[in-house]
Amino acid sequence: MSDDNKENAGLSRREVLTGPLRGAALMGTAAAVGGVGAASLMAGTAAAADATGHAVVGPGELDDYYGFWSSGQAGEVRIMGVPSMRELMRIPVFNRDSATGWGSTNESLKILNENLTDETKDFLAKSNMKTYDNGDLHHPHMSFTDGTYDGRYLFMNDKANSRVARIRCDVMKPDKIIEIPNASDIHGLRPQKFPRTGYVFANGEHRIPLVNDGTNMDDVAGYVSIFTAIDGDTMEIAWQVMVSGNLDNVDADYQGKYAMSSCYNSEEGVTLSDMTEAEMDHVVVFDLARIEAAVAAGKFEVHNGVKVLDGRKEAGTDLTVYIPIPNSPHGVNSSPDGKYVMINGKLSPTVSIIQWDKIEAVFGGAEPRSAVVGEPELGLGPLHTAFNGKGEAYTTLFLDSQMAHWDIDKAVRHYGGEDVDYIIQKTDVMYQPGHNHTTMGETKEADGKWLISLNKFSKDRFLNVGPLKPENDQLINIQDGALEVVHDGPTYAEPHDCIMVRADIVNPVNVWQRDDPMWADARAQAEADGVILEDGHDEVIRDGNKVRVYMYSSAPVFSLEEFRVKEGDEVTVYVTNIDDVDDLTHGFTMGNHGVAMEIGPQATASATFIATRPGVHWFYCQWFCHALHMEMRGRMLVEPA
Ligand code: CUK
Ligand code: CUA
Repeated sequence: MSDDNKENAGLSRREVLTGPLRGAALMGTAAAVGGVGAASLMAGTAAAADATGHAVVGPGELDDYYGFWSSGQAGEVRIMGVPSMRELMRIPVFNRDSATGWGSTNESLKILNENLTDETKDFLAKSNMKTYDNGDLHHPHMSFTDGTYDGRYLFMNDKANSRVARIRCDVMKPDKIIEIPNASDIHGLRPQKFPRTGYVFANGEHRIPLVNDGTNMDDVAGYVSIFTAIDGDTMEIAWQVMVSGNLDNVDADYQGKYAMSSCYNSEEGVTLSDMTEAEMDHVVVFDLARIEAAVAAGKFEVHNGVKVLDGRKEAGTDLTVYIPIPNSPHGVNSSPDGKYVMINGKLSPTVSIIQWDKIEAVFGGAEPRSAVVGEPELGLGPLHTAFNGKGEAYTTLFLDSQMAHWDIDKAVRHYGGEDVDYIIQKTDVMYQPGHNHTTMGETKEADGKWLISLNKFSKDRFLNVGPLKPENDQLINIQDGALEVVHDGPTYAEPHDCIMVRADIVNPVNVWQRDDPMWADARAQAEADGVILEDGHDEVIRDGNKVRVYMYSSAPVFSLEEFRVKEGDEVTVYVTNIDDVDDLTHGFTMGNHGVAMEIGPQATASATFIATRPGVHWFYCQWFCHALHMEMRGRMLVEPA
């Protein structure tokens, strides 16, 4: 439609999109192509679009969807409002955060460190690191019950340091972060959709020796990729499967039988030219029941405390099948009707449509490609596919900088020999899209309202901010057959992936529960010290050269206006926020000690540091809480040794 637009108006695309004719031109073409006029866009929900096609959620109006955005190498999750594209909150996960103290409070350090391997703990200690400071968070996904989101948890990967994290959706904070042993660089991640989550599937992307202790580094052919199933309730590893090729993305079916991962580098090379040599790579399908039976029958080896099964191609076990797919497939996306899964070609211009119910025959010995029922040619660089729940799909074309909108049934019929055109329309996106997502589109409740294109480059779309440019997340209206970019959203590194969840499914609390497990250690220590955190009383306990300072906060004061310690003491400050009012977060910053923490209403938080600096040090509240917020402070007096 945009191309028509350009021709009709005799203007460049950029002039149309930014110039005074924008509104008229968009309305005209929308009406011509999809019958979507401004009136129908504006009607209905608060989340409509104005006459120029911008998605509108007015001041004070709430969005229809929660968006959970990854941030790639920034290591956090962001909560967006959709369709306003307002950033509502950031959730530090694998990164360290100055505002909340994530990565420096005792509570967050426990979550970050307690489920690391002994090797990693040893590495951190020898490197003088409190925890890993970075992460590479690509794929945030919500827990499912019966094929749709259930609002319990979000799960996400860390490619950089081979971890998987879980966020509690009641408080929107991580509660478990685990390292995945034996695997290297966790990339693709998806939860089981049916009957519930259940398993969380995680792809170890890079091939390494299974016992990676330096004894067998040159045996490149012996390297393996590891597929991991995590129990989403306990966050313990259920089992792992050795796989041939590099595991990339993964999705689960809607029947609870299979998971499927795309694999590039079926050549199993270690250089770029080795890895892209073959015309065909593959997807690997994991049969959950057969794997569980093999686990029960003891057909595994234990490595680093984890049961590892052999699902490599050459092993010929019945745990996996390999389906050949053209060159370096990337995104794996199950259709909401439960019938198909789309494998996006990346280096091939095609998307391979696999029919889930043809997989069982392949396990029974049928020709693996017999499960492929369509292979539409969509354009250059297909990476990810989203769905509107009405039999239509949207595929990002990285190299073409376009979104292709196509008809799944027609693509299947075309593959069967019928002369039908499956492409409905294409639109330009700016620029180089990676993932795309539709509202509820990864569930059986896909509603076909909005589509997001997560574009890797913004180039000239925004004021120049220097050599490092933002990315550009574009909102596309797909209602009533439209395919119309209505909003540019600049973002910092790097949304790979997102989900958009109907607002009624997500129900966070406003105030913490006093018995929350987040600060269980602080509560236990306080009890041992005869301090009841709930009481809101303060105390300074000396225990050798360890000093524990308990105080509470109630706007606009800390209960202790000063405390004294000695030079060299190890000081732990516990602050309990006894305010129970919505939106009344306090902070505790210890000046010149690198300590800052968020203390939500009714929460307790703690941080530990060594008092090496004799003198007066002010601590203060860094979350604006009251007209006398600036006065909310006190002194730490450090006596010289
Ligand atoms: S991957 Cu980033 S564009 Cu990590 Cu989901 Cu496809
Ligand atoms: Cu308490 Cu600001």
